[in-house]
Amino acid sequence: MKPWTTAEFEAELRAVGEQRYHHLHPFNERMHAGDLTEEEFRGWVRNRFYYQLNLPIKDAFILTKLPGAQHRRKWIKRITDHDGTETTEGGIERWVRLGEAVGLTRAELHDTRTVLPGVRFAVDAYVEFCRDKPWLEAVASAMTELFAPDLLSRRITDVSEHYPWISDAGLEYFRTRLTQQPADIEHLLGLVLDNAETRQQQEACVRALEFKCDVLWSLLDSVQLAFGKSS
Ligand code: PQQ
Repeated sequence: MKPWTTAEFEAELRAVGEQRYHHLHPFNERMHAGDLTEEEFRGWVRNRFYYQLNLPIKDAFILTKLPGAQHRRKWIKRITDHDGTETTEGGIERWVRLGEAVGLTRAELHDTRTVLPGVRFAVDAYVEFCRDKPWLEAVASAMTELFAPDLLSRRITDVSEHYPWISDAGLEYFRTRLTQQPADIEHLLGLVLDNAETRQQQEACVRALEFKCDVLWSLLDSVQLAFGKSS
């Protein structure tokens, strides 16, 4: 089969986000509408922390497979963005501050024995995917980030408006991601669009992105089921 043109390939990838990114999940819709109880919000923050903890780990697996120093030099920033450095705070620490802003302690967040089983399965599946698949598919699975900025901007506005009990400092994680994401998105798009040459590779990237949307969707399904007031 003939490969898609770059524009067609990008359109296929973007269509996945439009159809199944977690901005469409009922739990997210309820968050934006101001419908979540404090317990539900805390349940989301606490369980999503397991995803945050695993982002640098899956990115480290991908790092080992990238073809060449130039790509590795850029990719390594994704790890320090979350883990921080000796002198800069990382995303994991900022998520702890979000946790504290919703009434969780650092110890509770780091106690991963209490993570919901469905969240653990979903996040562990994402890490295993990135460990086991060819680098191109593993990188493509991170392309949900293409769809994140709109959601993050709305989240900052809507959470500030509807959940005044959450201090503004708690939202710093999302503000920082908004500044980091444009460079990440450009890097991801460059890697995937330039290196998927055959139609088979292109389709494998689309499937990787669908898989990742399912990871994010399952995470919210589990949180909704465990904490949702309507469950
Ligand atoms: N996704 C990745 C990834 O798969 O490598 C890294 C991130 C996401 C982040 O650092 C995020 O903050 C993030 N945030 C959201 C969100 O809050 O809705 C979604 C995603 C995503 O789409 O996977 C990421």
